[in-house]
Amino acid sequence: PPLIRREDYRPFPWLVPEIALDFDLGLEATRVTATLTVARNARADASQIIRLNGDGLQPLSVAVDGELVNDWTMDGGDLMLPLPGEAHEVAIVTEIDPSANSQLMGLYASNGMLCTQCEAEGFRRITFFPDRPDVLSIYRVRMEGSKAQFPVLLSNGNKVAEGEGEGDRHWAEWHDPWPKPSYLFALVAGDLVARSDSFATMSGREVALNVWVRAEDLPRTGHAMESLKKSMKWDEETFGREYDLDLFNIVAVGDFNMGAMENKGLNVFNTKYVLADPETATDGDFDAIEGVIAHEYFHNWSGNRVTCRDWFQLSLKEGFTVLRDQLFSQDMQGEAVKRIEDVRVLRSVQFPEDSGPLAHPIRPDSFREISNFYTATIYNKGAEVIRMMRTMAGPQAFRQGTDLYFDRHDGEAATCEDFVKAMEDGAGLDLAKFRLWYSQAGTPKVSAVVSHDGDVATLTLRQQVPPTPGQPAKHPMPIPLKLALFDRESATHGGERLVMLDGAEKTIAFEGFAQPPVLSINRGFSAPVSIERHVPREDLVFLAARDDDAFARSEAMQELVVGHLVAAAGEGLDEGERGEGRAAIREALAAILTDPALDDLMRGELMVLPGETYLAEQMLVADPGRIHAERESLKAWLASELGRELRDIHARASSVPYSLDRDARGARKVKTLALSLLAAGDPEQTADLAADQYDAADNMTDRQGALMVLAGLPSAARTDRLIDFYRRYRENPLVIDKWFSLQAMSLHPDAIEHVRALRQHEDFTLRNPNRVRALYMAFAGNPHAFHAASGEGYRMIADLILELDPINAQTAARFVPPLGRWRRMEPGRAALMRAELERIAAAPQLSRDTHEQVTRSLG
Ligand code: DPP
Ligand code: ZN
Repeated sequence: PPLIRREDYRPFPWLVPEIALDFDLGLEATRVTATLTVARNARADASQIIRLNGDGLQPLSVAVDGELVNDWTMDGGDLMLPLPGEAHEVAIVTEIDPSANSQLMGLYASNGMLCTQCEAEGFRRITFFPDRPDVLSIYRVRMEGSKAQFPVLLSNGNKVAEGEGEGDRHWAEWHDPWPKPSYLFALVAGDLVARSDSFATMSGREVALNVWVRAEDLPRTGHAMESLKKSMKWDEETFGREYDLDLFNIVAVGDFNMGAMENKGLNVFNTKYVLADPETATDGDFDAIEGVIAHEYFHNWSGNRVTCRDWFQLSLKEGFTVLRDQLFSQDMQGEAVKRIEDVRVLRSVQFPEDSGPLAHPIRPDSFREISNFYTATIYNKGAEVIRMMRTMAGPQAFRQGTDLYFDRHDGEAATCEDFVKAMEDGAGLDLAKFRLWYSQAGTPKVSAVVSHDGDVATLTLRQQVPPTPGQPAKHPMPIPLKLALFDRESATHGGERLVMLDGAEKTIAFEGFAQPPVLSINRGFSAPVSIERHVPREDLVFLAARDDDAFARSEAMQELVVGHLVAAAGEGLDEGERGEGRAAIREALAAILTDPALDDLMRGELMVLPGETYLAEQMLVADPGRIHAERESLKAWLASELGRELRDIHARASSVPYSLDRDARGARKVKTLALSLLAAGDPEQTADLAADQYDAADNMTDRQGALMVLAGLPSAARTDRLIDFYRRYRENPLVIDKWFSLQAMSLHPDAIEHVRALRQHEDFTLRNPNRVRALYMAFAGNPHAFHAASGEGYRMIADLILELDPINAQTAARFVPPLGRWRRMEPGRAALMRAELERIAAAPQLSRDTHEQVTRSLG
């Protein structure tokens, strides 16, 4: 497969101002007639031939200006059509089989309904078209089909006509007045019902809102609808963005490769990010739904009204939209907790990407398969980069920058450079050097050293951006660091400062410190870097107990534990060192468990121990077995030391009745966290406590939390409750997904055996991405099982990739990165992981998706 380079971008020689699509719908055969108005693009090199992308299509007929022609040729899947004049009308007929489309790209059947997924390059599986985001067209869509089979017919924009056809057939015609690229096209036809509502925009327009689902799911759509209305209001207030159609439809689909898709006026969602009620969805599910609904809605401006010139600019819409949804969720759920959670995701998913074989800048320079670049780097690091601009400018100037960006580029296909320029002009920032964040991959390492002399404290900052594939040498980048220096006695500081580390090194002197101060750095995680500092343990205990920046406080706790566990799992600790490390962690955790000033949501964050992937990331060479053993043994020790406090928290939290308010949610969070710590110390007693929590649960958060703990404990209660859970929810695929995941993630010593058995379960299928991820992503994220020294875990994931690749390449390729971490593993495991990658690479007929990921991982 060819390498596609950013520098090779050329404008398309033709404009396609209008397209009319006519669908004759059928599950096994859908006939598509596409009529394109094309005209020469004066801003591009002239061409006598138009290349219309296709993937697996054969034209049944091609007509130019009303006359059938046959002078076209095929180049790979693309149709090459000679066009002699300045402007033409091109009409092409194709036929596709949606029921056979297991890739879930293009038009496919899910549960008897028809739906589409076109981003990034799915439209070319429906019809021949310049399937690239810089070709913007006005779409008119007519669809016709059986009324019994497809009572609801939806597409982008507004419904402009409908009527009855012959027999049981009916039709609808949709028109979208906003020019858009093909990746934003959508069509849905099926037996659906809607929860309907409306929203009055800031200029007083009434927008009709619908959330379309299967009839039995209607009772679980209330939260999605509320989230949508909140998002619409928030985007008006915070970014001045008003919705621009009279109708906004969301459809929930059970078979979906991604979370959701922002098609203009017709968002298509994975059911996982729509359906919720307290009985079947956890607090985490509720938050995720709110965040994804907001994300897709916000794309209407950051993505749709202003779209991307080419896929190298993906972070232009995704990084910015992730930042927008994060800021929204911070406003809805509380800033501190949301920030800590977002950073945890960044560190556990993006940092490993940035330090491994798949590292790429947020604006990549090349790719073979764009689906592989829907990554945590493009999305989450992309959001961090724009967040840094906001931190440097301040919220008001940042808003001026985004206003200018939307104004300047409305209706255009823009670049990351356009965004940066608008920020410079609108927010008044100089981003000349800051642009390096777009071109350099790798997580910068920043070392911070405080020295003290007389009454002056001197802070020395140094940065180093590590080499990444294709980028051996790096330039220093501008890094905005929020920091504060605490006086040890008064535990106060003289105010937070924003320091720009804009070269390789910077030294700053602070006067008025009779004693060495305690440094609080990268407050609020102001820059996506890893801070390396060697500070006395008591400084971390100090900050963990009283830093006024909630993020920095949680960070101190994390550093304390990370430092201890990395040393323990690395060079090893003698008894004295182990004792001292543990005592400091115990002291900090005791303060957290009992601090009356903390609310439970924050207490919960502070109780979460660093994950094993992140710990491995801190080590040059990681032994996952030792990391796991050390982390579990620390948990057991803490549970034995703080058992009374943990049981008190569990009892107190258990008496709080269910509601969705902050306190009740916080109570549920600390309840299960306490339980999982206690389980490490006293498995038997905790099994009883967990069984009680399970039996008493009147909501999914408590029930799932209890079952998660039980799933790791070899006990009779485990088996009973797993059977009970399955029986209760067997009709609900999203809850059965949880049932698969809980077992695949568990601490149970036989987790691998359990996954093997679940693979044979009658409810398992490789055709449904949610189910595949429920079992196997959960498993790949379960360190003790995935990294079993025998290599069985690696083999299972490789077997899955090989089996899934022909069915759903996009999903299969997502399982490659866990194996790609081999370089950072101890030699035994590294060899086993590599061997599995080589076995995959040797398979005949690998998809472009998997082939690219495997080749880069071996690279
Ligand atoms: N564009 C979608 C999203 O991130 C994913 N394909 O919203
Ligand atoms: Zn997005």
